[in-house]
Amino acid sequence: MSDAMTVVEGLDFVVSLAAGLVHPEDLDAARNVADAARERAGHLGATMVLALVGGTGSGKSSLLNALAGEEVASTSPVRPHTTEPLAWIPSRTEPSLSLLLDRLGIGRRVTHNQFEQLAILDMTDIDSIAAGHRSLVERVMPEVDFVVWVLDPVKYADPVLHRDFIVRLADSSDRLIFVLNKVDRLDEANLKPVTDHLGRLLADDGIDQPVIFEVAADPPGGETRGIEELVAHLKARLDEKRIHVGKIIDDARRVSGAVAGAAGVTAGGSLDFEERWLSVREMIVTDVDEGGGAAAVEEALRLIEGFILKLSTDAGGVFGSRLRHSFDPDRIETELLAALQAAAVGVDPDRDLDRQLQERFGAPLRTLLWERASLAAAVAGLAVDATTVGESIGRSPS
Ligand SMILES: Nc1nc2c(ncn2[C@@H]2O[C@H](COP(=O)(O)OP(=O)(O)O)[C@@H](O)[C@H]2O)c(=O)[nH]1
Ligand SMILES: [Mg+2]
Repeated sequence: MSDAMTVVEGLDFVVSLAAGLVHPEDLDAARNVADAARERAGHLGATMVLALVGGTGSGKSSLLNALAGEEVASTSPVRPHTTEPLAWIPSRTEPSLSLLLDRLGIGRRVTHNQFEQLAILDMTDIDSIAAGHRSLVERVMPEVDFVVWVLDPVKYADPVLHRDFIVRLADSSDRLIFVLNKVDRLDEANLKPVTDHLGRLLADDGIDQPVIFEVAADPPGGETRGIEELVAHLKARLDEKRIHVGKIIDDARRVSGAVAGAAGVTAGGSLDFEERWLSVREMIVTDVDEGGGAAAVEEALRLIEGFILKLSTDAGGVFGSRLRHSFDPDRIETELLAALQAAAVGVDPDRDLDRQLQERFGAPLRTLLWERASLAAAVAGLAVDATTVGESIGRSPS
């Protein structure tokens, strides 16, 4: 199973194989796409990951239950109700999501089939005085797509919450969602003033245009409020994410194709190397056996030069010119004369002319071809992954 991370890793691999085979600028373009994808804050995968954070008893677990429409996380009126974090994740879990949960140390995982690409992490309660909790939020922030702050009408203005937590996340303000929970505890007349006040506090914290939802996740009587609005918002953000991940995948495919083109690995697979090389060797050996002399040497030079030229033309691109440069006429002549001489001395009967030609030309050419084949395979693999991932996030293959 592939996900967007696999595609970016595939691109890294293509870049590493292409180093030395293409111009640095072509490589930089590919590297930039991979870097930009990796450095993007949030989860690099098709699943949208939310982390619910907030003080003990603010209603994080209740909110998860309300979004899920079933009892997922245990809630408690008794405080502090310390629980391990819990992840509510799609039953078809993408590999990079499992890795994310491993990294965050979240072992309790409940699977669902409701929102195909939504994962919600009910994090440990944030006790506003413990420094460890601050670092937890700061650690989670870059890894998830959205942090949902669950606040209640009593404690939303807590200066410690604003100063020690929210102000510090102002740079990521576009990935913060605020839920004012337990609005059933406010009179209708008080609701708007409280929400407005929260909005002003958040603006003072440096959050531009804070996204605030008025919610009752678990009111007495069971009539929840604001859940549908929150779900609609999450769906819209998931669509944005699909577009974004789709773009990463398209970019990866495009730059890896460009690298392959520049390296000259898009033309033909094997270039019929073995077949052609065998016939060149046979002709040379026959000529030399049938009298040799200067004419045979001239003919052998012509054959090898022609062979390498054809190989490099068929390969094309930077790869082709690399072949030509690494076997220029001087090197061909030097290696050929050395091969003829060693074979003529004939100390070791196994080291005949054919064997000499293999060692001096065949082996180094095969090494070059192997690099080319590896790059071609990596590019092809990336294209397959990109198509699979594109389909998994609901896009038609391009
Ligand atoms: N009145 C009211 N109580 C709520 C609401 N949401 C949660 N609670 C209650 O608040 C308490 C703490 O909720 P919980 O979800 O366990 O909070 P957590 O510690 O943030 O996970 C529980 O008794 C919930 O029933 C709400 O919208 N209205
Ligand atoms: Mg809880």
